[in-house]
Amino acid sequence: MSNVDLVELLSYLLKHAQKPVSGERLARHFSVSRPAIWKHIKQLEKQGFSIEARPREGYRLVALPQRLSPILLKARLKRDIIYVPRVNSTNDLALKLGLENHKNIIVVTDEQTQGRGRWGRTWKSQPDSIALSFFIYEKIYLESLLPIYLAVTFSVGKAIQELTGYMPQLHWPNDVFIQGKKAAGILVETFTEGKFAPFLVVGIGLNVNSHPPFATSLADLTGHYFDRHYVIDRLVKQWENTWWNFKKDPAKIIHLFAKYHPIQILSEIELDGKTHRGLIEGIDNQGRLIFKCGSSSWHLGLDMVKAVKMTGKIL
Ligand code: BT5
Repeated sequence: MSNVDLVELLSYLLKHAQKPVSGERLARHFSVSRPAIWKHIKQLEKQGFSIEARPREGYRLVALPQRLSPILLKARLKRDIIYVPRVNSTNDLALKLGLENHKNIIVVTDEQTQGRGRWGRTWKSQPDSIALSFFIYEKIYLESLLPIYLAVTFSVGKAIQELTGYMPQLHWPNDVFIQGKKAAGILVETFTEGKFAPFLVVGIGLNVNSHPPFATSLADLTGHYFDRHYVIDRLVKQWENTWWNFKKDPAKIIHLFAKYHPIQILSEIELDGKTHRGLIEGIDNQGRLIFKCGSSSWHLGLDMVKAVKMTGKIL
């Protein structure tokens, strides 16, 4: 046999990146000849990996490609990935794939040209950042859509906290802010079949190594450059963990979301074509926004509120 799975070879080199690995050891591990190993190392180099080859010592992975690499993502995540260098919207592509029944897959791109937010708003995908979509491929009751939005937003906030050390502020239902600026947005979309959705597409936009003047990014917050493969790995793993917990106890995740949401904040909400001023009082146990307007408290769902603007100082 002279063929080596490039994902497997890359995983091996990643695991042994501290010291060179000899061609002989690699050949033995993959049950191929040393020239076959050399041929596959060249293929990895063609895909943008820098691999140092030292005589009598062996190969060592020294740098990763600047563009996203589907094989590196596969090696890290052990999931199926569809990588497109450029796309209008990863959610559009995922929705199309979902209808064709390819759902156990993560869609990623380096360049998203027509990213969408909620209610027809625009998501301006930043260079060297993340735009991805994945599926929740179970039949979902539409009334679970709001709690699921909160669960995804919570998981993205946790991933950002883990990566930067900063405490996120989650803004109902789909935004992650850090230090008063937006770092990430989530868009969950589907097709409906009566009261059900056959699957959900979850889109995440996260500013990573860019410096958007109107927002913040991981690099802005920390002053570091981030390997986006690693960031994607953390986003996906945090989501899988949150989803597992959500299925056991959705109320707990809603409660956790609420803990990261600013409250008692003067705000304006857009509802039924009108702007209302009031106070955000919190999130109820179904995930609805509790908004105090005059003497009444409204519990507002996903389809009611078009926009929430916090006008008071966020503590
Ligand atoms: C969102 O909507 O924030 C959801 C964004 C979801 C983007 C992902 S990327 C992968 C997938 N494919 C897509 O086409 N979409 C998803 P919303 O809460 O409606 O916020 C939109 C508002 O965020 C805009 O009106 C801007 O004010 C602001 N915004 C746009 N681009 C931004 C950015 N890069 N960083 C921070 N804020 C941004």
